[in-house]
Amino acid sequence: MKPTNFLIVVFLSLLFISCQKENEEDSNSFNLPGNGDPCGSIECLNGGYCDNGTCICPQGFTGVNCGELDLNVSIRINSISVSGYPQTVGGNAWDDPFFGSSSTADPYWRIVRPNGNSSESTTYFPNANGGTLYFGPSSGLPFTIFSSDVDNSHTIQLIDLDDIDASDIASADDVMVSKVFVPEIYIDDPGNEFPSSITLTSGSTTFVLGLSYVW
Ligand SMILES: [Ca+2]
Ligand SMILES: [Ca+2]
Repeated sequence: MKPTNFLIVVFLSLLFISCQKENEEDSNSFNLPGNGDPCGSIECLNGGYCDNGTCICPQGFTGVNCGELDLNVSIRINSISVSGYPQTVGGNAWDDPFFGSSSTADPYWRIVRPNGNSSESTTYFPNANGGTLYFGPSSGLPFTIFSSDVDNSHTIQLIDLDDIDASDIASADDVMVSKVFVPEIYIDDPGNEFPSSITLTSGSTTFVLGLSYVW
């Protein structure tokens, strides 16, 4: 064998041994422990579950481990319950006292959006006597808080209607109670995320809003 040929044979032999070693290492790597379960080391929070290495999150939660609230949600106010509203204004009746028992307020709701647009109740309570007022679907609800507005200020008001019962016909409707609120503050309470109702207070008045969510 010529020296040149000998060197070529040695080179090819070394190359063969090297490739065989690589193949052995490759085949061994398929047997490393843990590779068979892509969810083995993954923890999904808030009721999420792991599917092939990815957390599948329940409604309301997002992020790699479902650890973040999904605030890209619109909120529906389905009911408004109002109690403790003022019976008088500055010591006087809401309507002209000449009308006796009809001089008490005739309340309805209004909600003002962050951009100033507002919606109002389609019904009112004539001559409310101080008892709890319940506004449901027949009053024009639900009112939808847009997902883009969830972290912005809204205003809910109780207003005295002044042109139906002829008790105070000359004046404009009066705001009885007004409460500014940022919806997001009430829906990210740890352990009570996205509650079915929230309570807002202003002075002696309490508003309870019945809610549902649309993601
Ligand atoms: Ca009245
Ligand atoms: Ca009135």
